[in-house]
Amino acid sequence: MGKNVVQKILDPHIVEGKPIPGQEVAIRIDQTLTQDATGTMAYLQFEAMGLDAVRAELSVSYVDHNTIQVGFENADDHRYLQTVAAKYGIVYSRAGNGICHQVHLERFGRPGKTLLGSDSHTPTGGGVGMFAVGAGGLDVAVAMGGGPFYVTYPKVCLVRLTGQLQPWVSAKDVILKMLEIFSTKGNVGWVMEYGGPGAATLSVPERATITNMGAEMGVTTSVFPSDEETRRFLKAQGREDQWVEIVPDPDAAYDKVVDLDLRAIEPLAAYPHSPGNIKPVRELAGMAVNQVEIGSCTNSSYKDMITVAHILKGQHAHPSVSFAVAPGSRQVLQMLAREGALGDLLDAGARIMESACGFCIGNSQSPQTTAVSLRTSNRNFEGRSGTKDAQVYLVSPETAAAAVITGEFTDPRDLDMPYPKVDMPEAFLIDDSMFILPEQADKDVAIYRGPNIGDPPRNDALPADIVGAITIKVGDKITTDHIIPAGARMKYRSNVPKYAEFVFENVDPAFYQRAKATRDQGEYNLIVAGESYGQGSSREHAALCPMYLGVKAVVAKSFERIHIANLINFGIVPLTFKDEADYEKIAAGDAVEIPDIRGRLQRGEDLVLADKTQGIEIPLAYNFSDRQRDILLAGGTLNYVVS
Ligand code: MIC
Ligand code: SF4
Repeated sequence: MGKNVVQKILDPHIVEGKPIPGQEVAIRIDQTLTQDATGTMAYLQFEAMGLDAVRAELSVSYVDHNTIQVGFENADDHRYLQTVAAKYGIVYSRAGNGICHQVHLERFGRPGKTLLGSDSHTPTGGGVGMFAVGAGGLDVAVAMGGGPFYVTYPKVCLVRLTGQLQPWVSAKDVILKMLEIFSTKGNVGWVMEYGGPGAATLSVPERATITNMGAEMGVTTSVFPSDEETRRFLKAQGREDQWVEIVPDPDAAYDKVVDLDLRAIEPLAAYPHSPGNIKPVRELAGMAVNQVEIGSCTNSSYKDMITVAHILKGQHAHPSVSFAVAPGSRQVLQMLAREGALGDLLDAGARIMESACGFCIGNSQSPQTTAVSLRTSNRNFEGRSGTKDAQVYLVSPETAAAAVITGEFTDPRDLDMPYPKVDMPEAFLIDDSMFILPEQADKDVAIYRGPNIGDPPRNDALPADIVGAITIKVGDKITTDHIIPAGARMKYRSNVPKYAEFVFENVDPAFYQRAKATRDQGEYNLIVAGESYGQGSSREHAALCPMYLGVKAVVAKSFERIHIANLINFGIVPLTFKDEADYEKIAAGDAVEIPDIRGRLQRGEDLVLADKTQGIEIPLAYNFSDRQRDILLAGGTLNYVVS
């Protein structure tokens, strides 16, 4: 039987377990990446492991999230990251060099390699034929130390692309179409492999837009073949020697096949407050727009930016639209500057933002109250923009640019101009001077620790019984942005006791006080949730901060992949209902107990939640590998690997 692209990359990397969908395998990780907001904790954990140097082929530490330096915290964190990189042999990408995923694709992504990143959009690397996965910082720290990454061997869905995109329709519309088909839940354990004749018509940055936002479907990753188009991209990045062909065998098998005709896709938008709420742009036409933000790791490539600059050449931003552009990398920004496109954007009234995450994570450019904001980013969760009642729509750069001109939602096909078809450059501008490349680890480097940097907290071993209260009961599709907000709060990422004050801040502001009170009485907090708990970001703080507040178990209808791994890593037991209808029987505030949880997990026996307030027992389900069970018994991965 022939192999598909996923099997061709993944199978040679398996170091433990069998390539059987649904079973846990351990894979060797070739490359790692971190960004500053998750990186500080990842490196503190790496330090706790006591190694002399990183052992992955390549590890890169990017600074792109917390680049707004209000107060000392972020600048201190940058310095910490720079000194850690020098000490352990990690490439350091300085603030200003760009967004991790865009920069990694440009300068380091290599077909056939595995990449583990402490950011959920790491699958961007799938655009260049990598098996690129997002994970919590602790998993990345283990991989930096040469340890394997444990992942469920995926089921593979072939997305067979035919035809070619129509003018004014672009890669963002393709992935929004995929989200319309697959939604944001129910895809855990799958990988999307794109193929078919239509794949060849998409350039690498377009492919990367599609694999990037696969994260919103909750799949493990998404991947394109490595073909002539990939070779062209790598050649233009001065890296043709790193190209290898990876295409599926003619008789490759898949667990599912879906056909997608690129010709039939039209401009789409994700409407508030989920990337899975899809509507055609034409149905929204005429709605007044207050803000347009173009950038983020989804749509900030050279091609995206030049397309926008061409559309806006000779035009001006509508007076009612606040308009900003954040090119994804310094390479993109330098090329825009040299080619004059930056001037066109400025002429059109664009506010040019730093090459960083910026508006996407809500640490700048929060829109006005109740604003309609059009963004080319990947997440429109409620409040993520920094304005709780803003209405954020996710659109393509073409649709965003059309609204800049007209001041209202406009199907870009209705603009009275020819579509500016942009060809990929023969050669990108290569200037790696904002990387600090350590020749090798230098153990004598002194690590800088500002007052914002604390020790990573550890959990206690799993107790015999969990006795406590249901401190909060939440519904379906709770994202990690709900659990622990980013934006203005993100500067406390290295300071868990402080950051923990904001757990569930936007859902239930009294959670922190209640949780602390339960913890201080020597009891545990439990969370009850609906479907798809922990969607979105990879931030392990969504487990770490609740852990710090004494959360010991989450009982949900279902979990998302990265978050469930983070809960286990920090010794919080993720459990599901045997009968989902039992969700209704529990109330917030109930006094509960999971009796003999330690013994029963050790013996592989069934668990129950005894709800003492309601006087009922609720049967619980779990599905842990032996390794995961041992981690939970130890009270988390750090306790498990460093005893
Ligand atoms: C995001 O887009 O939500 C983030 C911020 O990039 C996160 C990482 C983080 O919370 O630091 C992600 O996607 O994993
Ligand atoms: Fe940065 Fe936004 Fe991409 Fe997250 S989704 S890495 S915040 S640009």
